[in-house]
Amino acid sequence: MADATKRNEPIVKHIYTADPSAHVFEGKIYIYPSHDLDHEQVSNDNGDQYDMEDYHVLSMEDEGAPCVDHGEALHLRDIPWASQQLWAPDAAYKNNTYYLFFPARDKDGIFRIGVATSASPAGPFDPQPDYIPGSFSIDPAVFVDDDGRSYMYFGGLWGGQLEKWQTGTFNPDAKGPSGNEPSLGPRVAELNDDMLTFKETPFEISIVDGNGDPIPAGDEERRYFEGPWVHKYNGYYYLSYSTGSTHKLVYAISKNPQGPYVYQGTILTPVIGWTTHHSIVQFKDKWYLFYHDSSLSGGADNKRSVKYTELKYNEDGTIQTIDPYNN
Ligand code: FUB
Repeated sequence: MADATKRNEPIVKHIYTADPSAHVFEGKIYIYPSHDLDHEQVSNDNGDQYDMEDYHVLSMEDEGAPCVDHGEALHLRDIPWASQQLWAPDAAYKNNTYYLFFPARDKDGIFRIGVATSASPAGPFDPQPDYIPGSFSIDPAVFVDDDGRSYMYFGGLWGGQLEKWQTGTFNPDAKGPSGNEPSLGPRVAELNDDMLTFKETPFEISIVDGNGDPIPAGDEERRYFEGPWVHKYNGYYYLSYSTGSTHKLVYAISKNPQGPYVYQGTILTPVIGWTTHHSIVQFKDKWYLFYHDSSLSGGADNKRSVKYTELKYNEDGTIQTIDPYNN
């Protein structure tokens, strides 16, 4: 029997896990993380050290309940179009089917986003033969709205290659904006009802400050880096993301799922380890932040562990900032 889970502790310790996307399916909390491997890799800004090969699905009956590892749900060898690096996934439910969305490099080394399906939230998942047409970059997050419409948010800088898609086609030499130029936003596209294809060409989401001005690329405390997540609270859409080089989780809000989003503040201050990546989910009467850090591995950036804690709102709808080591 697995141990009970505790807030701010790794939810499993027998494997390294990261990038948790948490959802409530069939009355339980299901977590779709990356599966970090316990191997040594060259560490660089291209993210070569994040060389993952499969996904495991985790679940918890309730807060504090033991976390169940449902085993290998999808492996790189079974994805016809992918060559390496299974990075941060997400999952959604529609059409009596569970969909696992995941980024990986294609045979040309370009990050694309694929889909795999299952009758069970725990998998195993059966991958589509090719990636989603028109998809690129990393970190898909799929939000299913109350009206049944589904949107995929995605994109990441540096190793995530978002800079290389500014013209709509892949340019391996393209550099991102800098200084006072507007930063790059995540991309969004509504999904077709089949959940396997985009209904529209993905476009950039604008994240602005309180004056309506774009967050500049040089503002690394606030600009978008990777790991988007969208949830809805009191009629507002909350877009949260990692600031990458400043290691924070921050958020912006909008009345429209496709933006523009207005920057609000910090959700989580830096964790141990370079990356920070999260999801936000309501379970029963509480909201939870699922996140990761590298404390279990003694600080190895590519050996991370998923944790959770409670997320609280102020009366005005703003989110209370969380210190991962003192909350
Ligand atoms: O886990 C690999 C990459 O690291 C993810 O895709 C990013 O969000 C960062 O957490």
